Amino acid sequence: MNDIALITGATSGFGRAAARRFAAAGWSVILIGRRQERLEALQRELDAQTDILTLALDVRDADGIADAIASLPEPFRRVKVLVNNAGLALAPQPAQDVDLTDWHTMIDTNITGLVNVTHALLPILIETGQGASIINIGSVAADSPYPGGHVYGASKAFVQQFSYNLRCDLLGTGVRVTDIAPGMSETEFTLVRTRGDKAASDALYQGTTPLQAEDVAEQIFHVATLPAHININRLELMPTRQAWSKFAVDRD
Ligand code: NDP
Ligand code: 8X3
Repeated sequence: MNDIALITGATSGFGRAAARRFAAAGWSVILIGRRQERLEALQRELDAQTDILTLALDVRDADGIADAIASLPEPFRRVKVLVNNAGLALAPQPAQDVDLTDWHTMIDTNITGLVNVTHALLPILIETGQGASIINIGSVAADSPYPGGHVYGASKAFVQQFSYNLRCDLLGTGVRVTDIAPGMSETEFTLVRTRGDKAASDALYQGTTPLQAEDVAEQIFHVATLPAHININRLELMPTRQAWSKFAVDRD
């Protein structure tokens, strides 16, 4: 029987690239995202390679997630790897100018959504045991504050600490937990963050060499296929052409 990976946010960016990477290696893949037509397109693309199950779901819908995972059809039941990737940033403006609903959307997706999927899948992953993994997609924003990072960065700090705390509780089950924290990566992320401002998104990536979705997918696959006795706790990666900056100072 094939190994099985469940990937959230599989309709774009890292999640879609990870789906392709696992499928190319012969894994069966369960794909979650809200955009049905994108899920169907990916299923058509990958069907010839491996077994694909698509679930058009919003990770914020705890009951929908729990029901879908409780009723996974038999060939897809024994999930080995959960890639908690669905997420987003909104409102790049300063905290004081942000609509509260945008903060709620980030918290509901990046924190509550990730927790919903993890909670629903934990019994299956523990049953799978040795070699199973939870791979949470965090961000360099978890521990590098920047203007406009407000709730987004804080939500990724949650992902990091939740990953570490999960490790403590899962000790002895064989289930590994990793927080993968990428830096600037060219996906639809900035298009979403700027609410469809293609010029702003293009400008961010222009003239430099950001990470590509495939770069991050390769790291996800690498972590997932390490020997069962190795747990990478956190894997942070950045483009070579990105680094931290000095502190900002307010002056008279
Ligand atoms: P994309 O916007 O390209 O992809 C985001 C994915 O998340 C989409 O498939 C989207 O699918 C899914 N998603 C968003 N909200 C929900 C929801 N409520 N329920 C289900 N799926 C949802 O961005 P990236 O690939 O870049 O982002 C993936 C992850 O990587 C995110 O967690 C992001 O925070 C993180 N990250 C991104 C970085 C970057 O620079 N790009 C750097 C570091 C981390 P759909 O809309 O169909 O539901
Ligand atoms: C996304 C990377 O630098 O925009 O997590 O916060 S960054």
